[in-house]
Amino acid sequence: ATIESKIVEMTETGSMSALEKRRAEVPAEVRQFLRLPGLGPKTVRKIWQELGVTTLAELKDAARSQRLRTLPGLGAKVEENVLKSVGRRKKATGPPRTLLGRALPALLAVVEVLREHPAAERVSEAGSSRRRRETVRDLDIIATASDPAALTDYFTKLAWVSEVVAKGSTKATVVSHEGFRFDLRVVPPECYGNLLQHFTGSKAHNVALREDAVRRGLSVSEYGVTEVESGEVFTTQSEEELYGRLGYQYIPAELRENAGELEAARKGELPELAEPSQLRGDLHTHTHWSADGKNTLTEMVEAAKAKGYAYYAITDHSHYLREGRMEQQAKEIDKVAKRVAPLKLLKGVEANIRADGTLDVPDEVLAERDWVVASIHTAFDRSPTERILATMENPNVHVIGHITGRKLSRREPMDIDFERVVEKALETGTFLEINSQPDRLDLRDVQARVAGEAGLPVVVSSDAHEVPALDYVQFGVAQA
Ligand code: DGT
Ligand code: CA
Ligand code: CA
Ligand code: ZN
Repeated sequence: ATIESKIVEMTETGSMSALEKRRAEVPAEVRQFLRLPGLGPKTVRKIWQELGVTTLAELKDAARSQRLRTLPGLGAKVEENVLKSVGRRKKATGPPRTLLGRALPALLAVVEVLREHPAAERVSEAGSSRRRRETVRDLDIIATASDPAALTDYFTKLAWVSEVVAKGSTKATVVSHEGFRFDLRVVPPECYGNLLQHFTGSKAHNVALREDAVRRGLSVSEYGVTEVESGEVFTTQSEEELYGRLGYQYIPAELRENAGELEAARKGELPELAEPSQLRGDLHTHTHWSADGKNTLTEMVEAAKAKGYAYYAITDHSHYLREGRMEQQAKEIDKVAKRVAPLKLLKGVEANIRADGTLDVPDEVLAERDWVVASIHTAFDRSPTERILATMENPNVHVIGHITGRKLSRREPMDIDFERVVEKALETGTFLEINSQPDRLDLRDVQARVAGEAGLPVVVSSDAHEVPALDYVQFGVAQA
């Protein structure tokens, strides 16, 4: 009965008085102790109640004066951890960001489902996902509908919704079973273009756009563009018309980051964006021959053929191709190549750049391969720039893979002198890669731009270890 009444209270009011009462008993900062490595609830409680420590400053003090070890089960190690991690700047991060590669398929599926609803008219993704940012906080959807309340209601009742955070007649926020947060707004059709533009952002783009408009006697809001002098309001269903009214070329969502796009669009000098359909091949892929590959060579190549590629490089990890396996694989590639012509198969390899800047495959072996990707997989702290520059001097190397080694939200990028790398790449004719793995996207956007502006060709590759991952190139192209 107690649990039952608590559940009812929780669902009806969104909180639980018993829990709130307990929470109020715990000093606010004590709860933050839990975020420190190695401190669980029982330990935290002992530190608080037995040592009387109630703030992070006091906790640090207790560690420094070796008082934590007076508690049973706590030792020097915990004190060390506390000293190391308290005060390490961990700004209020808000809800964690999700990889675009995980969130976008879910978002696009929801957009599709909403479009099919009879009340729906126009439905579009918006926000950071529409801009194809590498990570996103929440997923935004903008729609128009003949019956906004019906569409909103339908949205909150979809099977994948685990929690409805907020619901009104024209907007709702829900959380999916996967933990993604979705925001739907149903807007008046006559200013759909204004609103879609507003909610696509970025905030920095919108702020700059509005400031620019003010200088031209226009006031821009999500509901329209007002000519200050005449008071005339311009609303539109189309973003193209909106940018046009403000004197810009249409700016694709991927470019709306206030990184020079407004100036370029004013002059009609925006670059043409790459599209996934323009990709002609994939130059960094794996198969069963790598222990971490999940599909056979044949399966991978058949999938590449189905995508209509003109060329495809098989670049398994060098350390799985020792002791004659490289030659065996070459024979298998030749056999498969006959079947899939005119798709051109390249016998590639992904060589490892060692800590001393040499490759783990002898030059004469590399020279026999059609396509050589060289990447750093270890010793990230050992002069990465010098190792990469040395690798580019090797005439057998065609491209450097995932150059910074970053793993989004797990591993920081290596500290690389990118300008020098680009210079050397141009000098030696080495390409750089945009690795399309959702947690890599490496080169990152600003680096790809530096490379592109220097005239260096950039390769967009999937680094797929299984068939479905071949589609990751869409994220690499978005990055490009
Ligand atoms: P996120 O969710 O952190 O990955 O990034 P966004 O860009 O999706 O941000 P979100 O969901 O908070 O807001 C969606 C868009 O709404 C944002 O890109 C631009 C617009 N917006 C939000 N807040 C403001 C604001 O204070 N001023 C202006 N001008 N636009 C805003
Ligand atoms: Ca968002
Ligand atoms: Ca949002
Ligand atoms: Zn790889």
